[in-house]
Amino acid sequence: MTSRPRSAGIIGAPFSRGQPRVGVDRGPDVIRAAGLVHRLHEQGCAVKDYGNLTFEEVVVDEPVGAVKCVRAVGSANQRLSEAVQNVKRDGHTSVLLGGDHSLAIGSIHGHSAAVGDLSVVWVDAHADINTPLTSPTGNIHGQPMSYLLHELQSKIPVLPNFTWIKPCVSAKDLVYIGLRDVDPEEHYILKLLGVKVFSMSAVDQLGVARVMEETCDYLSARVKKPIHLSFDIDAIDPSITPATGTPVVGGLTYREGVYITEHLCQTGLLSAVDMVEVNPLRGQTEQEVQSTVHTAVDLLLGCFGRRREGNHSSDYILPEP
Ligand SMILES: [Mn+2]
Repeated sequence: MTSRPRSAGIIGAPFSRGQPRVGVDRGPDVIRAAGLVHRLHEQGCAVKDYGNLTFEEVVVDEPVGAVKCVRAVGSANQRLSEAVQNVKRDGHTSVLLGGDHSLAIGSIHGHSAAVGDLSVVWVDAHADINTPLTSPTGNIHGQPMSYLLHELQSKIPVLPNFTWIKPCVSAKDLVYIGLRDVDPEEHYILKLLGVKVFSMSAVDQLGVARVMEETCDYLSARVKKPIHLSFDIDAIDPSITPATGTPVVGGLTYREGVYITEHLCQTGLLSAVDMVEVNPLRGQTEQEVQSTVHTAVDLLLGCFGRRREGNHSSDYILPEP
């Protein structure tokens, strides 16, 4: 198997206001410091790093109902959506380095604005599909899918700095993998909308290979659409990726995570990737931080053609004596 040329357009979003823990805004820099760009180059992938976004300082941001930091999250995601649209128009596969998972709002919105209808593969311990009215915490990183789904539009109140968001994903075009901590209200929504879910129970039952086969069969049953992979590092078991804000035991193994990225890469449809919720301040030791960050890097390399069987460039010529 030879590697195919690909190009990654990297956007850093050092943003943490979708949740209360400091440190997740350092995600983009620690992932880059672990050698992401160099290692993508090494495997024959062209890279353009667009750098880190800067976000408007929102001074007064009182909760709206129970929802926290609404204005900051709305404004940051609007900026991110525009950045992702630029990356897609430049012809790259978009790579969002978060930051917390509220950033999926702008990332998926911008991706869809640039390319049209999408399939979304959401790999996460959590469903992140609470509406502003069902959210038990008010943290928007537990709500992003609710703003994006056509089917939930009537359940979303008007919020400051959120009026630019247009729902752009249909429930039939969404697949979850890795769920194991789902609120009752979220479980109701998933059943109501008939969303395809491969919880950790399904991964245990079917194995990751069959989960990925069924995921891709399901998403391409009608039309093959560009795929948006939104990967929350807390999908992986906290024994491997402990440096994250809301770890949940019983997650995907390193190998299952990498398999997911390899499989999606091989579809040729992967068009944007989010890598979110890496929080270096949540590791107890430097080793815990490094294990989390290096796993995030390896997952991204898998998205861009790295295969565990090995790779070689298509123009390699074996030296003659
Ligand atoms: Mn998440």
